[in-house]
Amino acid sequence: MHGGIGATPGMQSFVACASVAIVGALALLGSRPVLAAYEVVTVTNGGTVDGVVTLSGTAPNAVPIKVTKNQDYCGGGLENVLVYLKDIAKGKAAPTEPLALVNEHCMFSPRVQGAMVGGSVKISSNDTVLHNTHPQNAETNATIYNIALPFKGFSVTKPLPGNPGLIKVKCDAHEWMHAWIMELEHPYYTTTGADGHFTIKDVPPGTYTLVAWHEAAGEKSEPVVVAAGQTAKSKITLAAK
Ligand SMILES: [Cu+2]
Repeated sequence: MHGGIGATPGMQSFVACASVAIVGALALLGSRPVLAAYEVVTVTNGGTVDGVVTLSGTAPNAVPIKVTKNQDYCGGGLENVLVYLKDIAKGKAAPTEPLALVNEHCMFSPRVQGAMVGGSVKISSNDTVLHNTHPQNAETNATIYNIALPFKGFSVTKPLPGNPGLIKVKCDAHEWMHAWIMELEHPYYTTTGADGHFTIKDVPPGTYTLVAWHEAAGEKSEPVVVAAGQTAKSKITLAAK
């Protein structure tokens, strides 16, 4: 070191203290929404991303309930793919309605959906049997909450976690019941329908990364260029695993 800005022992301890202070501050913030990365602006003459997600190869075996259906669509459209734009910094406002997650015929509906941080989810049951809705952080398996749904017509609205991430939802009473919520910092997400089709609207013109995620077929991303008032066509093929 030639003097100047070398890291002296004093500085190291200062840096260490600063780190502790930052960690402490983050801990104090707790589960507050982290929205700094996204700015809501009025989107005029936005573009559209429209496309289809297909599956190549043999349908995944990891999703017992859906295998039959996926086999029907093998080589065709893939349902329940979460499609979203990555790293979009500004655009349309958050959805105002809570998500819906319905326990119906001993399945979750919808099975896969996106969400924006700061949002909430209305969990309800249309069944006469006891369900419980148990969302977990998909990475750590940490329980977010665990809601018993004792009777038909019961519902409760709960806030979503304050940070983006993938949420795995299960029912502890019925081990086949699973749902997925992909929580993002922005509202540019959608889920493919039975034909694999998706549309994302009101996108400010620009170049983005389009991501397609499926619980069994994994994830794929590709660049997409959105021009004002235009529709960018996309075709994403996920490979069966
Ligand atoms: Cu259940």
